[in-house]
Amino acid sequence: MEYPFITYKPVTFSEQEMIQRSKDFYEFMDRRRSVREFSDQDVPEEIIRNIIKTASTAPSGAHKQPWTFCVIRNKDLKHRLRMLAEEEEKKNYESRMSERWLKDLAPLGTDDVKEFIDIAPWIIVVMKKSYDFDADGTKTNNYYVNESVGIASGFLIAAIHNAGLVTLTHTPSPMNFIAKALDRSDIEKPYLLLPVGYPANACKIPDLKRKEYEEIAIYYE
Ligand code: IYR
Repeated sequence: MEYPFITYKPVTFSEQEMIQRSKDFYEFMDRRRSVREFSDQDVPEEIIRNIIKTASTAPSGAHKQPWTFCVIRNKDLKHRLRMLAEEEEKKNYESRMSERWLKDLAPLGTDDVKEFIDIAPWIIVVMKKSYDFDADGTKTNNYYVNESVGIASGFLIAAIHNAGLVTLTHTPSPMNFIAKALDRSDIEKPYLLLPVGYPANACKIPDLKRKEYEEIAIYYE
């Protein structure tokens, strides 16, 4: 069987432009921070659509795009999710997380109160699909699902920042309550919960430093 191929249209710049663009992009991305205090100011749905479409341009195993983005703006549903997330997180912070883990989280100022789920105008729940069904109901395989959904989530977070909005990679655990609350089938497993919106006025963030280049890159020449 012959599969169609088309000619790739490269995105081209001069070397000078490439240096400038890579620097500008790094500096822009370096301004991204996880934010825990949100404003309730509304965000147009079109922006949410565009950032999710951006996420879905991510590479994936065998191009299966093994993800679903659940988009929530209903206040009652957001509140239900918050209550369920807090119930699980309370158990985590009170007994399921080790002393060492709690110590590692201390500088971030996280706790089991997840007010941002109520306040942020949009919640995106990223779901991963370990397998799927094709049009005639036959089970199909997905590949490298964690890698694929992780990359798509990175694209999503970058797109949120690019739009001038903020998010937080909330990882309620265990997350099965989300799939139940959102009425999703067994093939979808919650991966991340991302509140999306504007930061609250004068919102505070921890004074974190990023690792030096020498700590993160090793050259083999
Ligand atoms: N899932 C919890 C705890 C938590 C874990 C890590 I690792 C963080 O970087 C931040 C929080 C929560 O979302 O609060």
